Amino acid sequence: MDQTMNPNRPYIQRMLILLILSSLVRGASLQRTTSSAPRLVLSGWVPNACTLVVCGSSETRPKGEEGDQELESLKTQIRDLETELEGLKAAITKTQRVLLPPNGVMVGERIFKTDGSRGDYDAARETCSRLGGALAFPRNAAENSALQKIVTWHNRRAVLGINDMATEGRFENLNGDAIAYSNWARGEPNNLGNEDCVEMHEDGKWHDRGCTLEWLVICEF
Ligand SMILES: [Ca+2]
Ligand SMILES: [Ca+2]
Repeated sequence: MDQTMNPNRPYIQRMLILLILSSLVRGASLQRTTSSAPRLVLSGWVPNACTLVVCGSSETRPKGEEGDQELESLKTQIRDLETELEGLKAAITKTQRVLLPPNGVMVGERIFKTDGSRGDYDAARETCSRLGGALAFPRNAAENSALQKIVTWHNRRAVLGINDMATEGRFENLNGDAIAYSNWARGEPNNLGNEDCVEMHEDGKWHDRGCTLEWLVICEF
């Protein structure tokens, strides 16, 4: 995939690593045995990974005050990680605000972006596939709003990655799954003259249309 289409990926990867580290440290617990010698037990859990248990040996186990110092050190590390995480979040927000418009919008982990090209339904699918993405379609109101912004910025209606070619009236995504979210305009879909594709208007509303019109191509990554 063209790296310019997803400028935030290094930040996202780094954030995920930090989140895992943070959850590991948060999962740490200091347990003391009933004997006079305290024992430090660090445990954390990561999906699809082994449980991590670190136990102090009898010779090196920390004494009470020493264990408290280690716990304070862990808390400090957590605070440092959280500070760095907040910085990364701010950097992502800034990157999104500065670099994506007027061609792209990020919603959660998903990026909607146009390369400015135009085409009918088949051409749009091919373009997005070539770019390493898929023809975009909104799964909720936030994603619909993101696509609407791009349509408005480019002043050009866009074709969505859904259709009812297989079964009239059953709109499905490119995987063949029936859509769970829709934002039809009043009176749509009406299949007027056999309309099996969907275009988004500047108001964010959907209209079923013939599949050979020329639309703005918006892909999702
Ligand atoms: Ca139809
Ligand atoms: Ca229609």
